Amino acid sequence: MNNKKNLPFTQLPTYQKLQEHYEKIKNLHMRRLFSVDPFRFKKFSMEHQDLLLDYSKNRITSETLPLLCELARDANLEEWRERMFRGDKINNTENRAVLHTALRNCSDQPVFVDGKDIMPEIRAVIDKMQAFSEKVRTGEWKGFTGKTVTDVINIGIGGSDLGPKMVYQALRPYHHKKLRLHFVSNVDGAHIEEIIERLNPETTLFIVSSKTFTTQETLSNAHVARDWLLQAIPDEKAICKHFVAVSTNQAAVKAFGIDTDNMFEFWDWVGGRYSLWSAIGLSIVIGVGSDNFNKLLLGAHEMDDHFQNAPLEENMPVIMALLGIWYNNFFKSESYGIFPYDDYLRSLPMYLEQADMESNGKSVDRDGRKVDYPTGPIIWGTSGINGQHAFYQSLHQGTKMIPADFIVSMLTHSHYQEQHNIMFSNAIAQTEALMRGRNIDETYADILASDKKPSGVEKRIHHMVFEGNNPTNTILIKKLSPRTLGGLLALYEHKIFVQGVIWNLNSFDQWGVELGKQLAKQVLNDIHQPHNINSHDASTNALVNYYRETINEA
Ligand code: G6Q
Repeated sequence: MNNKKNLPFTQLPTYQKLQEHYEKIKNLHMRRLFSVDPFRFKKFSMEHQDLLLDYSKNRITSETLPLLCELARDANLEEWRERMFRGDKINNTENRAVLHTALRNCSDQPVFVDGKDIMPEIRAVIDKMQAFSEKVRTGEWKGFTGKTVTDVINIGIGGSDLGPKMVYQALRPYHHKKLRLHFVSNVDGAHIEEIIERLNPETTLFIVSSKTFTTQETLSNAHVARDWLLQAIPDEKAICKHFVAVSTNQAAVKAFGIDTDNMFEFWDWVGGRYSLWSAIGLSIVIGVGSDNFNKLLLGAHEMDDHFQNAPLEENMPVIMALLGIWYNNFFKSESYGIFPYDDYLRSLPMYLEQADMESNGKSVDRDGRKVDYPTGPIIWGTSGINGQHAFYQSLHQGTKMIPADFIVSMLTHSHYQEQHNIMFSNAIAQTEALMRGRNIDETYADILASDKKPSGVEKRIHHMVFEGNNPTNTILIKKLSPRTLGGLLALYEHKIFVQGVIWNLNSFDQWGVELGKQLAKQVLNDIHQPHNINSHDASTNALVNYYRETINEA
């Protein structure tokens, strides 16, 4: 299926109307929009479960969203949404269904892939994960020498690392009090070394998480871990007590020496970056327990339900997606900021970089045509409060418009309420400052208020003016919990999906990561040659040869 009449994004009927609307309102200042409409917050905000989205600080009028929704309908969004949920093979370049929503399907509805209800298999794997995790959590699972597990290391990369690591960090208040979880992804030996040098192999359990079980970085780290274990316990039988696997590749798991009874399965219809809800979440279950993992799934399911059933105009992921398109394709902003004001969410920007950019960072559409419009923006960010003392200067006074999401928790898990009040006030003040700015008269008045006879004011006043009109969304989370986190993550997943549909992309493949992997194999081979190499371009040859010489001389 394609969008109506198979038209590229820029030829969708409403695109032109939006272009005209943009020309009309592009210079309107949000300050003015707020001053003429006291109900702007009420009009442009919504709640779902414990999440409140305030999108009133955006450069939109009451005409903008209806037009954007029309654009979404031009692109057949509602039909695509249905197709995803019912298991059609919408990942067309890999001929796969896209069913991360089935992994958290808390209803009694079946979900079919190739005519088979996949829910019983999903539930069986969840049961197996939970039974195993409980054994580790209660100490019933022993290492080979009979000792209780104290440390669990997830070895994985990309989608097999970022999601579980971010969720585990976000749910710190729910952690098991004695078990420590660690995440190794980088093939730089320093990463695993730094972790295992502090640990006892007899009390360490490794989860090798790899959908394909062929990923160079993960397998290489898993072999280091295996050698480390066998050095301390020189008996191959120890492997089955200290290694479990999460994978779709049973043969490779067996070849590594892991007992396939200790393999947790998932399926090709789970994309790597959408896999934290699957067995890839085993480290999460071990870290926070089955009940909390179930609540995470429930929160995501509730958001799925909202996304699937709410009209586009009242649909949180749809609204966020459309606003993103408004800036990306009409204002031509190139990047998008994610600024969490909750320390436990500090890895969320990194997680969303992958989720969004690997999904929609594409330059051919789903039919293989080169696109003539911008697709996924550059996603970036960090903890908002730290960002204020680093790069916010550029948000306020730089030459680029950077729309952003401010994600703020209201109730804190910490004991330090006043600290939390300070953080909250900063988050909200930033969105106000970005929206309102400070014109030259206000700036002058502010200077006079602090210094009655300011000298040299003319010289600096222009440096102190803020134009404002920088758009932000604010997402208030009542309290960060497994359930609200599940909802928040599903919100972003669906936002990404909606944008992909409107840009006519396949958001579920990632061919762009392949070339580098292929060339790395060649370079590795070159490094091991007994002589200098000359088969690449001059730069690559020189760098490889310099490296060879350096390590050989060291
Ligand atoms: C995500 C990508 C990618 C993948 C990693 C790890 O959508 O596919 O990030 O998760 O490359 O792959 P394996 O799980 O197969 O090791």
